[in-house]
Amino acid sequence: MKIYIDGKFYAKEDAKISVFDHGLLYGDGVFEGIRSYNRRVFKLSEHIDRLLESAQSIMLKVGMTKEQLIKATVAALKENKLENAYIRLIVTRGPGDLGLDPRKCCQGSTVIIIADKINLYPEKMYREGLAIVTVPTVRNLPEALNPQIKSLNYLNNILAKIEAANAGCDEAIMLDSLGYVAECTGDNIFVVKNGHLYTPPQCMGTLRGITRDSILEIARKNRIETHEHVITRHEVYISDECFLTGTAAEVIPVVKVDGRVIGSGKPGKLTLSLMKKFKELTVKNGVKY
Ligand code: PXG
Repeated sequence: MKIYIDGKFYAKEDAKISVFDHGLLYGDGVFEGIRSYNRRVFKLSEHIDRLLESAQSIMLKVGMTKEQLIKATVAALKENKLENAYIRLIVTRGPGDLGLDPRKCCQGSTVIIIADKINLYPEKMYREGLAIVTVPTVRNLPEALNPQIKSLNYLNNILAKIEAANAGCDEAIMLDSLGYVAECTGDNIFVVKNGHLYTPPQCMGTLRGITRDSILEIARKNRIETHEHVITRHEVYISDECFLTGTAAEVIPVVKVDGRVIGSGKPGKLTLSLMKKFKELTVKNGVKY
């Protein structure tokens, strides 16, 4: 494994940045999780745009342009010689002193880790479906720390993940501050009712996921009615189908929520069809390397 740090490649053991980097001290930095399929990077442009938007929002200077970030990602993939990869792109605030003030940080680091896989959920869950649970920790308030910012501080989501694990589940539904369904810890959520597809809007506590947008696009192309609309827990419980989307998770069915069996208790027909169509999209599109 060769890891990119600021223009150079390092072996895993030698890939290090300062303990004074505010990325470590305060979670001050931004990141993206990206995938490649068949030597093509899926939605690379969209991921880089989102990274730069997160950086802009927290006034983090990224020392590279969009084109340079794309080039570096492609170079890191070539260096690692993987046909299918999970890519973690990180930009930190940089080393500073033991105080919050980011003005004291010099240039941050750009890190690209290329992994051969990321196993978010056990393989059999993709065939049988996940059991998930609503957890007490609500998603960050947009007026406090907007969930659109993919920052290195993921404690909000980690707390929810811990609560799901405590309840014996692999994933958590996080609500927004009004009590509506926001998203899961690293995935967006969809429900199907009477053939229509519903997912929460991005305005409250929901990240505008790139996989989410791909699913909406596939659905619209296939003349499935889509709705970006607030969803209550009740609406999840009475849905015909439920599934989660994310770069790491891809598309995974959900068959139980808070002990309620969803639909037939098996992955739904529309879910299975969208999983297949998403797979087809990933292998045919993206930046070649
Ligand atoms: N919501 C949140 C909070 C996320 O972090 C998604 C939705 C899905 O977005 P995309 O654009 O990937 O469809 C994410 C992204 C992990 C992990 O290890 C999860 C993400 C990114 C990196 C790692 O669980 N999720």
